[in-house]
Amino acid sequence: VQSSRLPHRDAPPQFSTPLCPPVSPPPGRGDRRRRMAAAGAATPVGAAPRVGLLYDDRMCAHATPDGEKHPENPERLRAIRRKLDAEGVASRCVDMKAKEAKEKYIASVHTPNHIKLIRDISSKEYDYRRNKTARKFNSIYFNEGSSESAFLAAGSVIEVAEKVAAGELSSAIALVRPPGHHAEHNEPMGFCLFNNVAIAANYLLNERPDLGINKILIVDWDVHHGNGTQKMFYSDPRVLFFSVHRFDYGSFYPCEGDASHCFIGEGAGEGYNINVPWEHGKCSDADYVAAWDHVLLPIAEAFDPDIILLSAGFDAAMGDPLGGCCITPDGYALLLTKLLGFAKGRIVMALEGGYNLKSIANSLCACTKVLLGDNFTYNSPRMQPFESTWRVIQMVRDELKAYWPVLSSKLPDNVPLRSAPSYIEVNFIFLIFFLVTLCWDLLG
Ligand code: X5A
Ligand code: ZN
Repeated sequence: VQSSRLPHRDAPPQFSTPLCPPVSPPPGRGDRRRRMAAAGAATPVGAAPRVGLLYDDRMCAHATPDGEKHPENPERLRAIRRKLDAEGVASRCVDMKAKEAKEKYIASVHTPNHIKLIRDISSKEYDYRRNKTARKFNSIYFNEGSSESAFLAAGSVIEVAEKVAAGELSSAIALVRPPGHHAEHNEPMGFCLFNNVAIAANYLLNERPDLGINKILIVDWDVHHGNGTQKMFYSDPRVLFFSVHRFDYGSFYPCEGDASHCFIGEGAGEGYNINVPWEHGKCSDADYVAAWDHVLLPIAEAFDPDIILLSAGFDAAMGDPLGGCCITPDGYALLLTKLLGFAKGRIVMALEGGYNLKSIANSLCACTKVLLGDNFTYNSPRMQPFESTWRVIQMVRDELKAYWPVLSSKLPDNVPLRSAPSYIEVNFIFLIFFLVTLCWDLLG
């Protein structure tokens, strides 16, 4: 707010935050194909990028046992697929089919007990037995199709990650469910059964040395903290985990303190775990772009990953019933564009959350177009991050600057900021309600 009187900079460079100059020049300079070709990417100059699109109906088998309404439902995948077909983008991608993950790959992040639990769910004879098991966990349901879907989701991310790492695809999108990033070593959690992205990361690092993937950047832009993924690589410097999520001082799901910015990794992995914890909802493109420009991108440039795995939840999208944030499809496209400057553009998107069918379909469509190399310009004259965003970003940078010296520079101080969302409208509604009830009582 301090500087909202300052004149707006006109004609901001295409890929930097309008009104929020990046600390270091964004890596997305120049034409993407030329940049990728210069970096020795699989896509030759002038050739269209080969984008893998994995969709498989079999992952719609996981559903609530009694047909009860649930935000994480099969329609999510179908809505995305319909949109990509209708927009003519699916046909421009390389069609991929799901494959079940081998247990030995899943075992790189989950205990034998956990794997057995998920494997045996389908063979249980009655729903009530499955329900009894599900109740032992936090936000989990099972039906007879859950086992197969879970093995397919994990195997699908492995499948596309391998193809991208090998250079057979430029990038890829795995439309998977159940999601994965909340799943812990020994327990399913938060609609997640296996940690799909973590399994794929370990597969590349441990099983495929021939592919030359030594450093992986995992970006988790799902509105919730990727608690499972964080734990799995907490002391591993080969995997840089970045999660931006609502934290709300610890009151936002999964409501654990380790989503805070103080959790930076341990041992050899110290400095390789990065949390950007929002203090409240209503975060928009501006807040996410600021986190990109002032935290994620400078670190990514220094880390120089061989591949990027994106835990791509779309529950921070505008209109999401759980997230309460408002990223637009163009906002997602911009965030993704900025990532394409790294790892020779080798990006694997794996679906996590996202519960407004229209929002996830539109957002994924915008992202697919970015990967396909369609020209795109972000048009938003006024991008104002919250004051809290600026404060959070500064805290994160202070916490991590010992490991990433690029974060020691001073943040620009001429950034117009907006104050935290006010809940005055909400209070007003309650006041009216109260008065009506009061009148009712008095008259009655
Ligand atoms: C993957 C994902 C959300 C769980 C919320 C539980 N999970 N209340 O978005
Ligand atoms: Zn989520």
